[in-house]
Amino acid sequence: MRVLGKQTFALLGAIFWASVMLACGPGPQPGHKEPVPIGWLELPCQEMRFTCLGSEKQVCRTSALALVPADSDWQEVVWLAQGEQVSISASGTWTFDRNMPPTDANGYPGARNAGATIPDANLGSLVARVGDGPPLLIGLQTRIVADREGCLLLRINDTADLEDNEGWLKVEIARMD
Ligand SMILES: [Ca+2]
Repeated sequence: MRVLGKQTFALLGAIFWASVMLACGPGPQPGHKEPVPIGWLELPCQEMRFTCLGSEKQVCRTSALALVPADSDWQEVVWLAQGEQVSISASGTWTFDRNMPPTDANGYPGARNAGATIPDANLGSLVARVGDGPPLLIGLQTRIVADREGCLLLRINDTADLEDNEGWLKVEIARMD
């Protein structure tokens, strides 16, 4: 039985984002450089960039947060410039088959499917792609360099059969300066 729908994911993301905003307290003082995480918002990917919001305040976005459901296809997270280096780290559990016990972002060791997003990577692992680029294995934590400009996309390593998937991961993407 499916417990959480996509609307619930969006709500959880909004709550998380709101808590981050509250935790930040008063706005930054001029001259201070403060990180501003990009929350799980209903924004076009092009608008979710690692950018500084103004030279005077120097408020910079240095990380993005996303809840990635197991039962969704490629999910847009943040826009990357070509050559931009980011660290991607994931927590939580999910599964590509609800009859299996949940697993983390490393997936099920040795489990393969020729029809998976990355056939020679563990089923249930976290995978990424920049724009229309090739899929990359992420797992629990890794760094990637964007080989092109485009939206960073995340999903579970699975076949096109996403209906029997459950759970989600919380994923943080941090810009590496
Ligand atoms: Ca599946």
